[in-house]
Amino acid sequence: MKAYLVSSNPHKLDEISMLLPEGFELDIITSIAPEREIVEDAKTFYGNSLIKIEAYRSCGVPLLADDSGLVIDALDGFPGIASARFMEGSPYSDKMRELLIRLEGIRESERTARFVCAALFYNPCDNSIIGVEGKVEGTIAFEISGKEGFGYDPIFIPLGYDRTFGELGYPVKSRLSHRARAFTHLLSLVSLCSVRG
Ligand code: ITT
Repeated sequence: MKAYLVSSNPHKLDEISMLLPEGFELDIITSIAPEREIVEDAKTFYGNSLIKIEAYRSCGVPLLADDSGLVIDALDGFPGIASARFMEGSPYSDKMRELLIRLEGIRESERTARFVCAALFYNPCDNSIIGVEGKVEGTIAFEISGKEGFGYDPIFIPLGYDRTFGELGYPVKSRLSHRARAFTHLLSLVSLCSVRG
């Protein structure tokens, strides 16, 4: 099966491509369709992921999409679904610095956070959509560390580790990230559907 990822983020394509079961191919949707405007104005990760799928549903091909973000408890869930739009246009180094400033004075035990990913698959054969959510719990570091990954990886320390995703890199992220968990689950459901015809 060949599916198309609705995303403008090349890191997502790389991360999801590493998880594909045998016989499953993935390409970016703009390889077969012109870019369409997507306004992510839903109130949930799932809602925004659905907006991405709906934008290209008329292409009639299998689609994958994810909406994801960093939820920081001490900031009442911020940046959450606004993770991409927070300080839009600024480099991630500035966005992370700003989050660390907002967390000044908050001790380690209260810096709990999680990455969340709502992953969806659209099946054009029966016009159905299936979705799952993946999460990884952790804490926000006191400083920016590491150059691996993307986005907020250099300030997120997954539970059970003492280094950030930015330092741990793909070997760890591919096993326990929100995206890895969501897409491993979602792709197993897709394979199950195709086995059952
Ligand atoms: P598309 O919408 O085009 O897929 P995007 O990067 O804008 O690309 P989202 O709307 O899902 O993706 O926004 C997610 C933001 O949350 C992303 O830009 C990062 O800032 C952050 N984020 C999500 N997953 C992440 C990860 O694995 N590591 C670090 N930051 C992540």
